[in-house]
Amino acid sequence: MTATGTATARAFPNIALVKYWGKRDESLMLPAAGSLSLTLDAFATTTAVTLDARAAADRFELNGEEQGGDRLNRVARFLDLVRERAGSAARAIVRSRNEAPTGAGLASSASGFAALATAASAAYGLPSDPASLSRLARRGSGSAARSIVPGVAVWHAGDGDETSFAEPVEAPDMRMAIVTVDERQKAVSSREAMRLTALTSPFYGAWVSSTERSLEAMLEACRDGDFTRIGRITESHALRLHAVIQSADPPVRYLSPTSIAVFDAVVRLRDRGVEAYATADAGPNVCVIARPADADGVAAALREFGRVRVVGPGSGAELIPDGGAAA
Ligand code: 2P0
Repeated sequence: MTATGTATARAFPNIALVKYWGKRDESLMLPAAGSLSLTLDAFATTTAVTLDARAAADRFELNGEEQGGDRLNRVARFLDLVRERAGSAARAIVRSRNEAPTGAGLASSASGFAALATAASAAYGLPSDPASLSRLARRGSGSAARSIVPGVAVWHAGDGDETSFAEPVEAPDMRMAIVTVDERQKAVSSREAMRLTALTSPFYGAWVSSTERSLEAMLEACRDGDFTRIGRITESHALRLHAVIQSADPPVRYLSPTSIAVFDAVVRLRDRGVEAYATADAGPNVCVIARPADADGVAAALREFGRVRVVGPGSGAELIPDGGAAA
């Protein structure tokens, strides 16, 4: 690939239906088990990477504000990996715009590193096929591997760097109602909490082996176009995730009483014959999947708990040809 020196890319967050929680190799960012997600059509991150051969250090601007500390370091470390592969010493200016509240459990690191991997690969001249971009994005943030892919994506645990990437999965069309219970930054980062869970939870081994089984069952349900089975696996797997996180020492609890109330309301919807299934990530917000025809009714039933936005399957990470002005 020819280095373009400057490139802009856009990527969307994804919400996992079979969750990633724990690494078996922290430096290569290899997950303890595979996972499966829906890339959304909202809350995009748009990122421009511009090489500057004379600069002494990388710069990172997020939503118009110059970043330092951990955020800048994480971007600079990622660019070190890109530079090493590209045989380049050039530093870069990274300008990123996030349409979702950072740190609110809407996976901004997934869209962030998927957009950065895509833009940086073009700017520095690295391979731009989806599998290569997914492997690279994984090094920035595990879940970013899945945001390279449109719609439903499976991220293979793999047996090393080469085989651990995400690819598309055929699945029935669905919508997701995102209930924003609380927009504040989470108290414990996913990275910290998954490390703690792996080190201290007596249930961690069972979590990993049951996730492998949930993923097998989920792939089969997707192949069969069986929305009911997809939903049941999604909800029970999400509750297992929060159970294993709460079993860490010291315990971490992401769900708030309102989050639990949303899970209960989803059970009541099913009792009334509306097929909806809930999941939640490392934060109090709850995402509810439904068939397209049921989505608006589900959203209306959940508005008493917070702001609700209905989203659908979105595109994978893409370069934006004239995107210089977007970021
Ligand atoms: C997931 N989460 O599968 C799970 C469910 C949050 C809950 O992937 O350390 O930000 O950068 O690999 O990808 C969030 O973890 O963590 C996440 P790192 P990441 O979506």
